[in-house]
Amino acid sequence: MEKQLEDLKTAFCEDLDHIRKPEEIELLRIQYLGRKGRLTSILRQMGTLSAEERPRMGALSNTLKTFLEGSLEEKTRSFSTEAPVSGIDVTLPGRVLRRGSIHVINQVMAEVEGIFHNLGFATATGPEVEDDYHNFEALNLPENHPARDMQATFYFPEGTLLRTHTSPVQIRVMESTELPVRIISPGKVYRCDFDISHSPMFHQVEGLWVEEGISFAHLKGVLYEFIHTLFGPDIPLRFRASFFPFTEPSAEVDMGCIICKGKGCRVCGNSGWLEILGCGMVDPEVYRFVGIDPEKVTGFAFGLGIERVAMLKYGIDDIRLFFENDLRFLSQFSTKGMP
Ligand code: 2U9
Repeated sequence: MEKQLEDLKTAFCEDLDHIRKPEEIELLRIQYLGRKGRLTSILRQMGTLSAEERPRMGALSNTLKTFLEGSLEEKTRSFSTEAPVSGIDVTLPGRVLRRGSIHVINQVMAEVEGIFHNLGFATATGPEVEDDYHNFEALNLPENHPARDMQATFYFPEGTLLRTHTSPVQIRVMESTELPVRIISPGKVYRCDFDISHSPMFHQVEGLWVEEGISFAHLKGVLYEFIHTLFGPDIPLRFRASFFPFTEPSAEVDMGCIICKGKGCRVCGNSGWLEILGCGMVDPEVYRFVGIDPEKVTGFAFGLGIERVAMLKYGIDDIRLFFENDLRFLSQFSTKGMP
């Protein structure tokens, strides 16, 4: 009987090997384990065995039966589309993988860039590690100029520094290309400042249009178009005279408070106005540094902080929230599901 069991196992393994379709498995099971199957016929001979032989043969048959059943089960699984499982409950819901999204600052940046592209401005970029000449000197900020204090930055031992504005990009473009120039320069800038409304790294978009006949009226037209596209068509603007070393005349631009519609609230400090950007006509001194004749052309420039725009747009009162990477904050601006 032992020999019969061994032969049965060999025959079963061969038959199992030849199985090519799942429906053949059940046929094999019936052939070996069914009521009239080959193992069952051998087991029927148990009664003919002596009392000493019977327990050993019983154990051998049981082991063989377990082997046959296990092999058939494994074969069934090999046809299944599921990955092989062992100790894994495949009925449990899968782990949810959180998808990333475009950071709110990059979203606002892209929106601002898009508006200026539609107005005919091209994007120019440049290095974040700059030299003193392009960041200060050529922008009419000589060494020891008091306005440098407002832009205290991070210096490297070799005399380079982290740019305090994206204006050096415009200097480089004017140095290297023919007029007219109509560009925006978006990017990261750095200053030694850190509180509720200042961050040591923040984002700017600056603009520059230099061409024969450009006037302050062109500047106003472009800025009205920009603010009205970004915040709504009925927002009033006011231009307050100001000073920047690189523009003359210079102005700071306020827009009617989008929270209280100009009535006065906590956000606008009861004034009804929110400061949004700075601008002016490029100072003739700046043209001198880049070899442009200020008698032949004029131009305007403007600059704005993207974090400030995002804070006003979404009613955010602390700039540090943008950089803490708290998903509870960031996911409110999720672009998931957007094309
Ligand atoms: C060149 C000549 C002139 C860029 C300008 C401002 C006014 C301005 C601030 C806005 C908020 C900086 O991010 S902020 O803190 N910027 O007010 N920027 S005019 O003028 C230029 C730039 C390049 C060659």
